[in-house]
Amino acid sequence: MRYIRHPRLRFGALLLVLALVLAACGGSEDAADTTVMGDEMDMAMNMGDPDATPASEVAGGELVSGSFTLLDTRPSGYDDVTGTAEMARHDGGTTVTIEVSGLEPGTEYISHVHAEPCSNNGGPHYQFEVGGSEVPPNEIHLLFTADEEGNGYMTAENEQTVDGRAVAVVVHPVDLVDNKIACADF
Ligand SMILES: [Cu+2]
Repeated sequence: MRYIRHPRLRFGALLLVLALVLAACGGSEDAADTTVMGDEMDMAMNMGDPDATPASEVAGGELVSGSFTLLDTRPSGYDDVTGTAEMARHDGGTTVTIEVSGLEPGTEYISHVHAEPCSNNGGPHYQFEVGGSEVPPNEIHLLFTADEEGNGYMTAENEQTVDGRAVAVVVHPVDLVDNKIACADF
């Protein structure tokens, strides 16, 4: 599966994305307001890198994987979404890689590691420090744009190793972030 490289987001767009994500996922309303510029740069770098070593190729990684299944909350037009999520726990932390097809070409999506199974629509986001920051690196987010064939691909790295509460990955459209499209259980 091929992918297109995501263009660098400008900060304004990034803040909009974060605001939408926070609003949709139960984030506190003032979280984005308290962000300072340095954190914005860190968050941009932590939203994923398509050129990072994928989870399945991390040396010494303990790999778990799952297939995406459709959620009833998906918007219309997403009945053919399929794909896989892989997550490696390793000495350097955690690596998560997703491959998704059946998306809308040229459209932005965001995925998060979630803390409840797909039978509960993934529940809340997985957080290293529960109740802490709602953006990376305290959570694992993957921001990507589907290519001209509707395929998406992204890898996110985190320096901490997730515990057993990291059980699922959910894909959301960035512009309809409440409408969870698909979920993969690990
Ligand atoms: Cu999510």
